[in-house]
Parts: sequence; structure tokens; C-alpha cells
Amino acid sequence: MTEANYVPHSGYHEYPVDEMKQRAGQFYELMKRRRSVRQFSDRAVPREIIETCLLTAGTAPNGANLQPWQFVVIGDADIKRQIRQAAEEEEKAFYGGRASEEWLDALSHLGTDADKPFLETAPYLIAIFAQSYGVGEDGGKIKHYYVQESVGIATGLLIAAIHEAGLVSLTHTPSPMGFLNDILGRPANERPFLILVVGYPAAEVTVPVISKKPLAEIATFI
Ligand code: IYR
Repeated sequence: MTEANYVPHSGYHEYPVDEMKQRAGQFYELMKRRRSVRQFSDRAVPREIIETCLLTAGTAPNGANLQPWQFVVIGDADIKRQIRQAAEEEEKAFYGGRASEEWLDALSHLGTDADKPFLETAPYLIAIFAQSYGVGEDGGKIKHYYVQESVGIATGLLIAAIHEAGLVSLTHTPSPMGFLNDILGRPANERPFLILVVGYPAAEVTVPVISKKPLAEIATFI
């Protein structure tokens, strides 16, 4: 047992209500401009930007503060090529019959297919792993809590940080993703969560027409 140790929360800033409204609105204006992008430029992105965005991801609230995540940043062309090859193999099976008609129907308005050139074009792929359990110095298993929730929240912060920095991203989830452990040499306690594709958009980038549900549909005040 480790005893709890408290310090004053000096990082908290209170704003006047009008300023709060303005800040909340500004953040919404920023975030609603974010789109998942599937056409990337090969333009280089400074590694430091990715590092800072990962630090933001690492601030996420998480189970028992055990921080059950690992971000593998891939900039190497040969590894990106291997990932594209393995992902496209799974995607061919997915689009070619493994996915139900209902699933393919739900995706049809996005115009996605098994071809994933962005996995090679984008300067960075971030393979996000969820650590189902930790491994102690003695090799013993350390129980992790709320792993999916924790990694999901961290990924959300990462996506927001990348958008705020002025880059675009795509959450890519070939299924199954076990090939990531093999290609990246990750241990058995780490399960692939998703691949975040990061970079600048291609010059003539387009995005599908979609809409977001209005507040009344996504929230209930009682
Ligand atoms: N993983 C596939 C299929 C796919 C599934 C969902 I749910 C999406 O929102 C988008 C795509 C692919 O990446 O094409």
C-alpha cells in the first residue's frame, strides 16, 4: 500500500462565466472543423510536434493512473509498407465477404474500400496499444483497470491535440490487427487498439458529406 499524498491543485484556473461561455464556444468551433481524412500528403512533419501531442495524450485520466498505453510512432518507410500490406490483406477479406451486408451498408456513405495507400503516404502512423496488464520488474503481472476506457480517452486527447496543432488524422482499424504485434515486436500484454494516421492532408483532399447529431439527440438533461 502507498499512502495518498496531496498538494494544492495549482493548475486549476477559474474564468468568469462569460469567458467560460466564450471558451467553450471557441473550443467547439475548433473541434467541429476536425474531419477524418483519407488522402494524405507525404510532406514531413517535425517529430517534436508528434512528441508534444503524445504528451497531451499521456495526460488522460485512466484506471488507477497505471497509464495502460503504448504509442508506437512509425516514420520508417519499410515498416509503413509492411503495415499497409498486412492491413490491406485483412481489409480485402473484410470488404470481400467477412463483413456483414449490414456493416458494409452502414459504411457505404463513407466510400471506404480495401485500398489503404495513406498507410504509406502519411509521414507518421501511430500504432496505439492497450496494455491488458502490466509487467513488473520481476516479470510478474500487474493488473490494469478500465483499459479500453483509458486508452480511448487518451486517443481522443491525441486526436484533439493533432487537430489543434494543424495536422489531420485518421483512426484506422483493420480487423484483426494482431499483425501489428508481429511487425512492431510488441509483447503479448499489448493489444492493438487502433492505428492513427497523421500528417498534412493531400492538396486536393475531399471528405464525405456527413452530419453530426444535434444536442437534443445526443444529450438528455433531467
Ligand atoms: N476498417 C475498415 C472498415 C471501416 C469500419 C468502420 I466501423 C469505419 O467507420 C470505417 C471503416 C476500413 O478502414 O476501411
